[in-house]
Amino acid sequence: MIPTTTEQRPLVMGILNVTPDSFSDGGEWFDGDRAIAHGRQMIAEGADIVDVGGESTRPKAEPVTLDEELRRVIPVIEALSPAVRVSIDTTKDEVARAAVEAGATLINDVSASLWPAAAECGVGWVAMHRQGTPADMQDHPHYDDVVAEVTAFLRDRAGAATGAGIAEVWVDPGIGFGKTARHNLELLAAMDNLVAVGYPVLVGTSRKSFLGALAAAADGTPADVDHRLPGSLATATWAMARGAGMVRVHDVAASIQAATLVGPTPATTPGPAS
Ligand code: HH2
Repeated sequence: MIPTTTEQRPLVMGILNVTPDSFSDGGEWFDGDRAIAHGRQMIAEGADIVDVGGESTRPKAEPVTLDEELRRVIPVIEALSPAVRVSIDTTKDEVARAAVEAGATLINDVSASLWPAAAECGVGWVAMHRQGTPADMQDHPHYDDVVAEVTAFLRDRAGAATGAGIAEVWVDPGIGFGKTARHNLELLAAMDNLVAVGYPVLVGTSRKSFLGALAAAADGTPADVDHRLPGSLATATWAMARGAGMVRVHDVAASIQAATLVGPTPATTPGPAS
């Protein structure tokens, strides 16, 4: 299931939030059966990976207990993993390991700290950059040089993971995680720098609030989450065309079209470039 070809389009990771409070689809897939049905729908639309998460990372989100997070994600992973590659979106070591037991083969780690679990379980790992935590990350994001700081961080973490023996390591600039709209745009503009880190790049812009701000009405009212598909597709397409190997999206069918348009890319091969 690990992507190894150099002749395929960028990958599309479909988002499955089994949460009551995610920023764009909170509550929609909170019920386990509904979550599984939505996962199957994304598989039918062509998702390469389904990313299952049981704790929202939006600014000011309430933390979830270990038991509750397990209760949300494990049955969904067990149901979907025979049919599609599943990643687990968590910051908890225990959840990551239980998810792998249940069938997940990629740990999507917005805390960029769970590489020991990935190494011990023999699965892939996504290292995402963030500044702060959901409690405070959008209060005062600050960088002297956002591109240099994010790329240095990802190079360091990915190197540690490779050193620990993980064969499949992805890096992700963490759009919206402790970043202003300007920081997000600077990171997207500098996709070449991220690709040059030497690991396949995952980018998640889907429906994020900077897209709402950019598409604001004349009176300054941001576009709401249901009206951010154009910006989501434009930024995903930009990232893929500049070498991102995977995009994390809510709207799978539309994103598959965009990925197909971009076409074959050398950037979906896991591990450091030789
Ligand atoms: N964004 C979110 C969650 N997980 N993982 C990676 N690797 N990259 C991202 O950009 C990323 C992520 C936030 O989006 P969403 O899951 O839709 O919302 P919430 O965290 O509120 O559930």
